[in-house]
Formats: sequence, C-alpha cells, structure tokens
Amino acid sequence: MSQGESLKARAEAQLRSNDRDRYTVPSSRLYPHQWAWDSAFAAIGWLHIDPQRALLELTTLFEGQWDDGRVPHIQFHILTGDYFPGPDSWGTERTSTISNPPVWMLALERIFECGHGHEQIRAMMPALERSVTFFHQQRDPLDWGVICTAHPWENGLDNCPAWDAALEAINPEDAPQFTRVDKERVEDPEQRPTDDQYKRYMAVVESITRAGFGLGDFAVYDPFLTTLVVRAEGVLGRFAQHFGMEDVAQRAAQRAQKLRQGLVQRLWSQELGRYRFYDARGKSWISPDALPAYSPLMLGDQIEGYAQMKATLKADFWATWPLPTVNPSSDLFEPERYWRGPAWINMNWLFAPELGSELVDKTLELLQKVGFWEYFNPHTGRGLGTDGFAWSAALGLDLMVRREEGSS
Ligand code: 2M8
Repeated sequence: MSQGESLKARAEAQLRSNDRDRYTVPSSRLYPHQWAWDSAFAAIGWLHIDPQRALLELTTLFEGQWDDGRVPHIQFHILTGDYFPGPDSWGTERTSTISNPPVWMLALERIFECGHGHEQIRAMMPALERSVTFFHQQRDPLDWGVICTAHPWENGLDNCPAWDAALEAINPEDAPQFTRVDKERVEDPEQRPTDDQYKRYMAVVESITRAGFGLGDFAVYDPFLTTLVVRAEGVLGRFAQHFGMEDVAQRAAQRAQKLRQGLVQRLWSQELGRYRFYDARGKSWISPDALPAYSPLMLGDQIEGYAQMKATLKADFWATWPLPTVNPSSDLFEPERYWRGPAWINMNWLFAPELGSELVDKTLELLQKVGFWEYFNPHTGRGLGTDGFAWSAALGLDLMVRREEGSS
C-alpha cells in the first residue's frame, strides 16, 4: 500500500470511528455532539467514501435549523451531559443559540460538482438561502454591509487574539457558576482557553439569551466570517442558476456584492496590508496579525490587497508546518495554544486554492507523520488538543483526492 493509500485508509477509519450514523462528532472524547462547521467538513470527507452518507450529514444538520434561518453551531441529538456548555446553559432544548461559518455551502458544492445530490440540493434551496440571509439580517448591527460574529464560538476561531479586547469588556462575574469538562479531556490543559476566558464566553452566552437570542454584549465585525458568507452566496448563486431560479441567483449576487464592498470600504487597511476587525460594542478597531485577517484572499485576485496578502502569507506565515494562525513574529503568537498560533487543517484547506500545491503537500506530509490531531505546533509539527479529530481526517482525504485530480 502506498503512503497515500494508507493515509486514505486511516482517514476513512477515523471518520467511521467518529460516525454516529446520521452525523459525525468532531472528537469522541472532547466534542461528542454535532458541530455545524465540523459536520460540513466531515461531509467533504464522506463524499469520497459514501456520497449518500455525505448528504445525510448535511440533511441532519439542517434538521436543527431555526425558523429565522440560523443553523446552530451545536446540535445535541443525544442528551449525554458530557460536554459543557450543554443545552441547559444555552437556554434551549437541543441546540446552541449561535451559528457557524456557512461552510455547509462549500460542502454541498463539492458534493454537487462530484455529480451527487442534485435533487436533494434543489429541495433544500429555500433552507440554504435562509441559512445565509440570517447573517445579513442578524449580524450587521451598524448596517455596515459586513458580518459580525456574536460570540468567539460563532466564527469558530474561539481563542483568536481578534477577540481579546472585546472579551476584556465582558464582566466574567456575569457568568453563572459552572464546571468545565474540556480540561480533563486533553493531555495538556495549557492548550485550551483559560478559566477566565471561559467565564467571559459564558457571560456572552447569557447576554445572548437575555437578548432573546439576538446579538448580546459581543459583536465584532469579522473579515473571516464575512468572507465565508460571500463564498456561501457564490455557491447559492451557482446552484440557483443551475436550477433556473433566476430571482434567487440575483439576490445572492446582490448580497455578495454588498459584502465585498463592505469588506474593502470598512475593514481593509492599506497601511497594515490586511483586513481588520471592528468591535461594534466598544467602538474600536482590532488589528491582530492573525490568519483570519488575510481571509479575503479566498475571494480571489479581484479583492483588494490580494497580491500583498499572498506575499505575506508565503513569507511571514511560512513556518515549517504552515499555516500558523498568528504571525510567528507577532507578540501574540503562542505555538501551542488553541487558535493563537497552531496550524489547523481546515484553515489550510480553505486557503489551499490560493496558496497552491506546496501547502497541500506540507499538510498531507504532516497528517501522514503525526496523525489526525486537532491542531499542530507549526514549528515542530507536534499534534495538539485531541487526537482522532474528524475534520483533520476528512479534509486530509479531500486534499489527497484533489491532488490526484490535479485540482488543489
Ligand atoms: C472548538 O470550539 C468548541 C466550542 O464551540 C469548544 O472549544 O468547546 C473550536 O475549535 C471550533 O471551531 C470547533 O468547531 C469545535 C469542535 O471541533 O471546537
């Protein structure tokens, strides 16, 4: 068996071990429920094993969609009490109250372009559109034409330095009493957020509940989430065109255009050569030299700053095992702490189409050597967080297939 074949076989075995029949858990030990963006990434892996299983992953995900369109970031299909915060803490029966980057659209596009699920996707079109319009309707409090994230857990980069200032303004004492379970489930609790950060996360959850599940005390305009909403609109538009739904295609194009303009007019900084975040509650700019600040690169070479950002990523972010989530030369860089420096396979997958085959080769080499860890020290390659992590396996599998197809 070649190295590639053995990595494929291991990725398949990993996904099967995280499989809960209708959905995939990110990690059996640390994250034993259905997370939205993890599930979408898992579907991309399932596509290469069993396309019907990939579609089932996403139809299960949409069972949890709220009437206002939001796809909740966690669904608790089984009430096990083995994850904190569970539904009681969110004030719901079965879901969290925030959404996640709408990468389910990217997963559906990958399934669609491989020739599967056309009828299911056609039937899902109204739900898909609502999953994206939710962000326009409920995540733009200043009417800037950009999307904000309502909780560090909403855009998924939980511990990213972009949230530090806005979290500082949250009173940790507003959080109810709670006991964390995550720290017992990783080898080294130092790789997880601190207790103080957790109190602030929970205080933000409380504020969202108080706001009737609208925006609470945390609202940070975010180039990463905005970029992924633009990409989701692009997929929606292409599906709509394929199905002859001209009005949907037109609406998606208009919304995408508004966000592209908003990104450049509101968040681009010529001086820094990257995009900034803006704290809509504290009314202040946040400009960490972190990977998500470069994410509009994913929108292709028509976006402001494309060449400059690409050059920076290929120079400053080109660690032994790219891509670090914070520039290694920045004071904020911590190579082993969750989203503050480590490399993550989903970020590599998202950036790979723009950064090319070297990134894909490095990513696959890392997975081959180290295994399907949650995140990786970008200098040493050490696997961090939990092992047996679904999206590392699923996206590794997809990168392998793309490399073979010559389309990475
Ligand atoms: C991490 O987030 C959860 C909360 O949603 C946690 O720390 O408990 C993040 O890495 C997030 O991006 C990911 O979706 C989730 C499950 O893998 O874990």
